[in-house]
Amino acid sequence: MVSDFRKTKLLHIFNAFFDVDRNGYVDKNDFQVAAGTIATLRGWKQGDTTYNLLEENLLAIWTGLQGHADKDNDGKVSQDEWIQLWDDFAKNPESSKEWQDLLCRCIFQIEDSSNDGSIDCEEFSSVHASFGLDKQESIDAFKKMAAGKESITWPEFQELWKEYFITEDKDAPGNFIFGCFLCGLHKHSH
Ligand SMILES: [Ca+2]
Ligand SMILES: [Ca+2]
Ligand SMILES: [Ca+2]
Repeated sequence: MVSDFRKTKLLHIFNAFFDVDRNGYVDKNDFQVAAGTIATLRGWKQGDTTYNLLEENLLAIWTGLQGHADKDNDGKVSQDEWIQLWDDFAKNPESSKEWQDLLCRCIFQIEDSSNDGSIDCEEFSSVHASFGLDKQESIDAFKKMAAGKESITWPEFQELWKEYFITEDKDAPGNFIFGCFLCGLHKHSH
């Protein structure tokens, strides 16, 4: 059984970052739209090497995700399939699949726009804003995640990433790696 707390976190990333076209599923089109969103944020044009590399990586992630999570083979990943996938990951994060490691690294690289090996508050909140999340809420989330530090390094990011999927502790810094996961909930309930 996945606790309501962890389910809320998993559905937060499903809705905020993966089901980009909002059709209730994660599918290939979401990754193509996401590539466009990120490229626009960075000022990359279709045909640029950087754009092609990004698209290639995102489609490789989609292929891995689909092969791993799409149990009923309908070409899309439902919320239930998504929750099952990350619950399996949480049970044994050290044996994560290649595409999951690539996903983690891609998110880090997308957020580290200065390419200096760490993510600061501005980089973090800008990427989140391009996905339609509230910038100030992401700034607040960054502060909780970084716990007083200016930036998050790649080794720190990997630990926070795992913590997001595993922890039941509401105060754990890893809860905030995808922004303010409870904020959307508050908004919808009012
Ligand atoms: Ca979708
Ligand atoms: Ca499916
Ligand atoms: Ca940086």
